[in-house]
Amino acid sequence: MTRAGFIALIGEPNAGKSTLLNRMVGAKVSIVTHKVQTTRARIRGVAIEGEAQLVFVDTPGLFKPRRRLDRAMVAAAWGGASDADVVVLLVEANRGITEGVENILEGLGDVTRGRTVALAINKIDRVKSEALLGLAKDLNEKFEFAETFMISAEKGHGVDAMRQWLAGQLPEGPWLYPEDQIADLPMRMIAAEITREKLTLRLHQELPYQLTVETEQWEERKDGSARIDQIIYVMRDGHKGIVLGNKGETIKAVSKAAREELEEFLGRRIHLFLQVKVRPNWLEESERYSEMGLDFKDGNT
Ligand SMILES: Nc1nc2c(ncn2[C@@H]2O[C@H](COP(=O)(O)OP(=O)(O)OP(=O)(O)O)[C@@H](O)[C@H]2O)c(=O)[nH]1
Ligand SMILES: [Mg+2]
Repeated sequence: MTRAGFIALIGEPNAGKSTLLNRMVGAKVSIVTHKVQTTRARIRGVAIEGEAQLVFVDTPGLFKPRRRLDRAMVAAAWGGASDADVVVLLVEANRGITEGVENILEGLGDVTRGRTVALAINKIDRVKSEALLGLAKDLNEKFEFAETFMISAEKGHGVDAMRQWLAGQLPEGPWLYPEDQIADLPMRMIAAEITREKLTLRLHQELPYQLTVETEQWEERKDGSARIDQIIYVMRDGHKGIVLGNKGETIKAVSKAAREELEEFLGRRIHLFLQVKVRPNWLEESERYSEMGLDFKDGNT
């Protein structure tokens, strides 16, 4: 008897959703940074636990949206929660019940409508254990969670027990993906995400939120390597200069780091070519959204 189903990971930006997805899958499928709003679309990663296939759905953080992109991201996150068999709300142990968490709890009942919702208090490595029980109790008073887990997605504490429990919650049925598949995301998108991660880690302030990366071309070569051409869209001339860096050193470092990670992921040689283009209005272009895996119309006010 096999089981299979979707498990949506939701929470505030930076809660550790992508870290948890990668931990569950055992490979880096979704990009992670210390900055908020890293993940922009739904990303599926597949894990196996006994006879069950768990399809984890990483979602963008839930926050108060300002721009079209923000609204599309938040809609994608709630959409992930409403489509899933099981929803896991991640709350940061060290931040507790913030206004953002309160807002999520308010919307959660309507979206999940009686489906199983579990609570994962994450980053327990950052707090004293005495504080955790109080937080768990307070959260369970605000919402009827089916189960509460105390985890560290980064260090791996509590994650195996959670995976086992989740496996038992999924409906009986055939597996949804071949058993060796770990992600459901086109390779060209994974490649663009890896570059965006390296950019986000290197660039400061608002810049990571004002750029997007697209894989333009992917050419297989006879020697087994591949040539990948990507475009980094920025909004202003000044931003282009910052992305390139003094004598091109920033873009060179980004390109090197992204290429190395891609080579490891794909297990072969990659030639990565990055180009920066100024596109003042990219945040209002529907094609940019479909490339990201978002619905442009979700951004309408
Ligand atoms: N100390 C500690 N840090 C963690 C843990 N889990 C995640 N982090 C860190 O928290 C930061 C955010 O992690 P992400 O996985 O990108 O968070 P996210 O919820 O996907 O964030 P968005 O995509 O922006 O919504 C990163 O710096 C992680 O390394 C944990 O268990 N302990
Ligand atoms: Mg994320």
